[in-house]
Amino acid sequence: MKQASGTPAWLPFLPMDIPAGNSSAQLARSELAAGLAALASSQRVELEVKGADEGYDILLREGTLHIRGGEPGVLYGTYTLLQALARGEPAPLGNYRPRYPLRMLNHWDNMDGSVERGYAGGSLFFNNNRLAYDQARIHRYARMLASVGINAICLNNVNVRPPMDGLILPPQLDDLAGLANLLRPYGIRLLVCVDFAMPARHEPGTADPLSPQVQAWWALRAKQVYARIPDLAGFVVKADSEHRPGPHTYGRSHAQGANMLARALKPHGGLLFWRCFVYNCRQDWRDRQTDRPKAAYEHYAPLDGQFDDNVVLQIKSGPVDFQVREPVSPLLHALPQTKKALELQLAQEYTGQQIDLFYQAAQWQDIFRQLPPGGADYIAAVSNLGDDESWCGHDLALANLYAFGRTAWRGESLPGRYAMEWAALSFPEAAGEITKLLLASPHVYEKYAAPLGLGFMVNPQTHYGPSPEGYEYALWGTYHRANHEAIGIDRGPEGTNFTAQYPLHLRQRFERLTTCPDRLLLFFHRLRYDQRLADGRSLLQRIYDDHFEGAQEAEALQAAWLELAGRVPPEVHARVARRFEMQVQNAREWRDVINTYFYRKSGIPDEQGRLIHP
Ligand code: GCV
Repeated sequence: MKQASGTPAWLPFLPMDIPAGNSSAQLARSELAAGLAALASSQRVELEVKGADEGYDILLREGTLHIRGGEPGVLYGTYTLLQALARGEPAPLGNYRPRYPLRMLNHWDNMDGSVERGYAGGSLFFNNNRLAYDQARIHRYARMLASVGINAICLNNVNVRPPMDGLILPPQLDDLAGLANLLRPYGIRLLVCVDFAMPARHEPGTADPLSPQVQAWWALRAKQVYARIPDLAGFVVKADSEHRPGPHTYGRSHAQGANMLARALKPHGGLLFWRCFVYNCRQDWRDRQTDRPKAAYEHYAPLDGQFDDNVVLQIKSGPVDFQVREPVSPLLHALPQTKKALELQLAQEYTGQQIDLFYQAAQWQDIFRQLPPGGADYIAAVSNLGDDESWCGHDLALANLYAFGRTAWRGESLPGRYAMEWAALSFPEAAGEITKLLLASPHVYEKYAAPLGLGFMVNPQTHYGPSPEGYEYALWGTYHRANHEAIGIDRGPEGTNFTAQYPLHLRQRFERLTTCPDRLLLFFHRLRYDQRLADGRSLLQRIYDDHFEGAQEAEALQAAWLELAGRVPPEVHARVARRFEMQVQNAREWRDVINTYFYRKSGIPDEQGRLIHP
């Protein structure tokens, strides 16, 4: 199958075609030779390969640089060195070890070639209900991931429906093994999403996790898969979530369901990633007792200590669903005896869909600051990639993938540093300006799209563009309950008491109006429109101001981009310019719809008399 070849992303100094290598060490040697030649560097570099560690050291001995590490450590070291040289920096001497042993990208790709919440074209892997990919492009994809240390990918959508469940059965399994072989030299291991209900469609005729037939059936599946892919990292499961089947169908707990699958993987060293995105998606909007952010904690916190040691609970960063602004998920604080993976979403489902610019690292930094010491054991992110020429639909959205790799390796998000690194590699002649655009972008989007921690004011289904009551009377449990004088949900002790799920320091910070950060005010509190905020403005005036400013700032981002003509490749400039045109339109729409909505509800005009549509 012929796909677009993809841009060189942040590695323009490496040749597009990658010489084949059967091992990370071989690959490192050829990448090093090609990179040093392209950068016209006369630096002598030697690789010292020992073992299979991911860590590496970069040392200088008598004028020669040594990259010392295992496989794939030396490959990571090679990319680190080449990227530093490409930015004109001195050799990055030091010892490098990853914070998380598994740094995973979750693709939500369907086997028909579509991508759930995909904003960058079709799947890189699937077409016509089978694995079908452009090998050269997958090499470039793998190189890109390896260059920032991403070491695992889960290939298929968490919503597994037939025929996708057949991925772990022959003949698809052969194709899967072929892909695993291709990715292995890059240090990338595969995972697959499996359907909990699958044995019910095969001989066992049930998926009850306590049935010995079901257990034996999964054990056999695992054995067959591992016979072909011995280094498979494991399975990912979405169960009892948004109509996906799970152990609750059989009156069993999530621990019973997860442990059953984990035991099938255990003899092969596999991990079972069990997603915690479980809530009532058929809520009646009149029901004020059920509060969606409480759901994951209520389901999983009581099960702490009951999961096998190769079960990893995969938890979205916030308690709702990747909104522009959410507090950390309290579940990440509540499972001291359970392995946990923090799940982020690079796909910009609620943050502009790779049409609007939204650099995510600041959002992650906010989350990391609210994590308990030790945080999570693993890290994962929903992919923003597709077969589009620019990889992400928006050329600048690649900065999010880069920043995710760096964050996952270091265990901390440093927005300014990663943005500058990425921009200096990708667009060396406009790095400073592009860094500024990236860093400004989430604040601009947040201003015009999501007031003060309110979420879900988006068009239902598509999740792009404004619809203030799009989810207000829906089944998904996401309500702001705006009336003529107030908006928001009281989630403190007088309200739904969601805050009780947090450890004391966070709980107190969120419950007190004086300490709750503005950006989360309406997530935790129901406030009158005339409530005074810390800076003296009323809540409503703040909402108006943010929306007027946000739309104006979106125009400023666009203008700044247009200034860069001639300093980035012309086709990139044109593509991104088209995205900014759409973003400016979108920002205006948000400004006018949201401001009008609140004006019509409250009858309170903008203090500055700007145009609102009555
Ligand atoms: C893959 C949100 C998205 C769904 C997604 C789900 C999940 O609800 O809108 O498309 O399904 O999250 O994370 O499982």
